[in-house]
Amino acid sequence: MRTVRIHPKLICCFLPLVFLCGCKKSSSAPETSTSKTAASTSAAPASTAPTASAPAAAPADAGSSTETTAKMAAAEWALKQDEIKKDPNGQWAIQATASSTYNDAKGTDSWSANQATGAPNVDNYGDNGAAWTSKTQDGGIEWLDLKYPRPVHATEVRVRESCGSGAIIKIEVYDEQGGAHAVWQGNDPTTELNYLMVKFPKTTFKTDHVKVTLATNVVPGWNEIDAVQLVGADQ
Ligand SMILES: [Ca+2]
Repeated sequence: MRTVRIHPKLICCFLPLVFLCGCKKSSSAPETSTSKTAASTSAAPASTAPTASAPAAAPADAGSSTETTAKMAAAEWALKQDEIKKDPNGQWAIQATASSTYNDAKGTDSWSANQATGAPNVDNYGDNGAAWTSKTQDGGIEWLDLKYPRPVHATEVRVRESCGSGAIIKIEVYDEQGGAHAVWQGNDPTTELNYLMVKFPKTTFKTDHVKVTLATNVVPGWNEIDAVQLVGADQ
């Protein structure tokens, strides 16, 4: 069964260098997002705020300068990933279910919903069993439902996309009575291995439950989610 899986996924993730598949391998530094349709949405590191001063000894030729820029962008990306991973107000999911899973993966199988729990563990953009993905590549509406250890007044949700990024259309959080509240809806600007970061006014209720909805047909190929962080405070 697994062999059946390999081919379509490889086709998806490697051939698409030619085609428009969303899950292509890339050797370039993480891109900054090009457009944001919702003011509250960003894909880290969307805003490039150079902190380190430009290397004084940078060679003058254009090739090296490009390389330096790429390295600085890569370093900035790594710092942002680290900062998010260690955010004291951030929680990683401890339980997850989904509308479907590749090959009907259950438990802790590769691509199961549980692969979206815990801290990020996918290091490269592309197909990876350490992320959740749906049963079909471009079937349309799919969702991932996540539970967290501690109910908080939420202020942000960060979805780490690791393949076919950009297909999320809605994020909801649930109150104590189980009522769903959409905190974001729109066009996901995420590209490559990155977070869709959705900020919103602090919820009046406490939540430990997040639902992420995708339209998998929006970005051709497998759309995979590595991890989802809920950010919030006790008060
Ligand atoms: Ca994962």
